[in-house]
Amino acid sequence: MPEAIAYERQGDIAILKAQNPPVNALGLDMRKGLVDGIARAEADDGVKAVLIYGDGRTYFAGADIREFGKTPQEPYLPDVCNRIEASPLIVVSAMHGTALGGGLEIALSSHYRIAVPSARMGLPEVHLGLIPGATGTQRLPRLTGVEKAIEVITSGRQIGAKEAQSLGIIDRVAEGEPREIGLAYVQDLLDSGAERRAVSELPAPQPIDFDAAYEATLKKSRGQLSPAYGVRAVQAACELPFAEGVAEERRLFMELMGTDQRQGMIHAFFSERAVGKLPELDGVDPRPINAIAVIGGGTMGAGIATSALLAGLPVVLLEMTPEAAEAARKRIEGNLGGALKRGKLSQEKFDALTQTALTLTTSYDDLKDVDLVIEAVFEEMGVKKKVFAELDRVCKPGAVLASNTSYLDVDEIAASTTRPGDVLGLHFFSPAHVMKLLEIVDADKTAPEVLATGFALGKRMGKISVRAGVCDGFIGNRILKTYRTAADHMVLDGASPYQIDKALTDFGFAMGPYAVADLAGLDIGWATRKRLAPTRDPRERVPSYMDKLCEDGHFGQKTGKGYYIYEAGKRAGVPNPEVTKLIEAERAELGLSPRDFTDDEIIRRYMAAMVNEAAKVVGEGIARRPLDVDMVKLFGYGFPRYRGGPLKWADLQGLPALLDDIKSYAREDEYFWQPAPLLEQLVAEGKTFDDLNKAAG
Ligand code: 3H9
Repeated sequence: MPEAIAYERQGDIAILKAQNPPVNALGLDMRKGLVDGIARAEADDGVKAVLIYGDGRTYFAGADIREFGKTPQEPYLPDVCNRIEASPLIVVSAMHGTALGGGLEIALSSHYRIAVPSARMGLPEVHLGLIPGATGTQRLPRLTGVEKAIEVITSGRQIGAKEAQSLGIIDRVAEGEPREIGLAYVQDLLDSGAERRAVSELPAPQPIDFDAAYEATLKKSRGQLSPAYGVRAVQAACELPFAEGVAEERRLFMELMGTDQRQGMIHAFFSERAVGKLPELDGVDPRPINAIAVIGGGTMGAGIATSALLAGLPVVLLEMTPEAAEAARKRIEGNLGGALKRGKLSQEKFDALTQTALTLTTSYDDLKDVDLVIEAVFEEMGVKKKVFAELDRVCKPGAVLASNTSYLDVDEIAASTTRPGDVLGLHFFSPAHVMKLLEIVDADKTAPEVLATGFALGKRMGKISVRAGVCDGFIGNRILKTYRTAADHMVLDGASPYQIDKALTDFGFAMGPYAVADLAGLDIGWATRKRLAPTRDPRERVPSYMDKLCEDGHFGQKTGKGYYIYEAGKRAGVPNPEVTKLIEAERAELGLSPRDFTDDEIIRRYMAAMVNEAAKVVGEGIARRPLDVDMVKLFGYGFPRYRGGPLKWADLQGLPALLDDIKSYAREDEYFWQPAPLLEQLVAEGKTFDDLNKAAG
């Protein structure tokens, strides 16, 4: 293995080249290498300056996240930064790729900074539940002022080279290889007699009202702590001498390091990358996809088509009538129009996508050349089968046939064709051009390269793709149904939908389940209740109070009335008193005397139902690993990222106590609260869900 930091001398310049692929993360060897490299340059006769740059695709992308949670080993990154800055030699960093977190902190500790135009930089530690912990919160505000530093640190966003230069974060932008532009810059500095320059020696920045900034940040981040801690760290830069500010930053950083939020977010970081890696697809090549078709141009079909167009794929969209096809075109133009307005899409690109890349048709024969078809028609087996029979007739051999069904049996759909190996589910979430989640449903006969093609398409569309087995609702909707039911039971027993929504948004969900129901349309749940009624187990408790509202034509947001009343022009609704009356009437009819629920109890029951069903989904192989469930909930269901996902949350709570809770709830309703065998097994073996993730590689 080559050394982590290579040392080379060119004239009076020492060159430190980082070589720790793929992203030059600052693990122990890199930190030691930097300290040794600086010392060697200082001892090297005639060396006047040091250039630091990264080999491969990037400058340092940050501390090595895999070391977090383990005992830190010296030299610590803040000390490495200070050691670099303290050098009497002129130290220059040349950046390319992504200079993130500890990487940018190394650059800020260098005396001069140059970057290629495509370089991006930032302090994304908040997304890992941390703050910059290697002097970034002390050095950045000395360069940019407090307000900009707070914005950069609390958002964790990446900044382009040009903007970084205008903010004073870097000194120069130049085209070329980092080594070449770096050497040229060092030479310029030496030729012009430039002096060593230390950010820590700049005056402390001007303070602002930090308490107000702290409160505003805390509110905005919906329970996530790290951004607000970032504000306090910047405050220290204003109020304390540099070394004390660094100590305060370290204290705050270590405090966050000990939190569940940090664990949750780092779990999310690695799971997001692991979720698309399936051992069974190792070495399996996807089929080439150069053109796709979408059947159905409603909200879902149009969203899928938009997503494919944005991914650079030509799309043929099939509708039943020319009028419906025209309406689909309008929807797609509307979707793309949003990107156009926000400046994410040029007018020229918009025209090319809507006029050249998109074809509308009413004839199945126009699908004969496409490589993949996604059906997004009405959710009814008979309708789906008709569509697949047509596809079977017209599509070329080897074309992948996908259904966007959200709960129907993909095995049955596949069996209705003569080529079940080519069939799979591609379950997008609405709006499909916005939502990141894609469930890829691996049916009984789906061929491995067809599954691999689904993942390749998902990647091209920028989705988080999760493999799911066949069952009613797959991973996400099946689990949703269970925790929604737990919430409905609490409503019958005495909680109000509004208390439940509030408790869950306080927990960190983007929305509560009843606000979501209003958004999705109450008619969906109503239809499902009617569909399932004939086969329902008599022990199942199903409230019917909303049926009355639906019968009167109130379906939530789209009709202005549901659990909440929505006034024109206002997004958030106010509680609908009619619902409270209907609930009270149903309780009276059932002879239930309402009891109080605390917010904690609501969360505990809701989460216990979610975890229990998720454990069944993993135990049955519908989800391969616990992390697959976690990613589904994070990217499709508004689960707070800083909690990592329901099964990471469960691990952090402790599985034995959770199982005890489930067993105690089962004493009231043993039909609903049947403990998942996998959960019982993990508790018996003293294991966690994360042990299963690790065992899966
Ligand atoms: C920090 O710096 C704290 C300091 O302030 C204080 C310390 C005291 N460590 O994403 P990709 C892996 S916190 C370890 O697929 P891309 C990644 O898991 C850190 N591993 O590529 C993957 O592994 P695998 C602040 C890392 O091109 C592989 O590299 N920095 C790290 O789509 C390729 O990654 C950040 O938060 C790491 N830091 O995106 C940056 N980074 O192949 C985090 C990546 O086994 N990283 N890996 O799956 C990123 O945002 C993206 O990875 C990056 C590249 C933009 C760099």
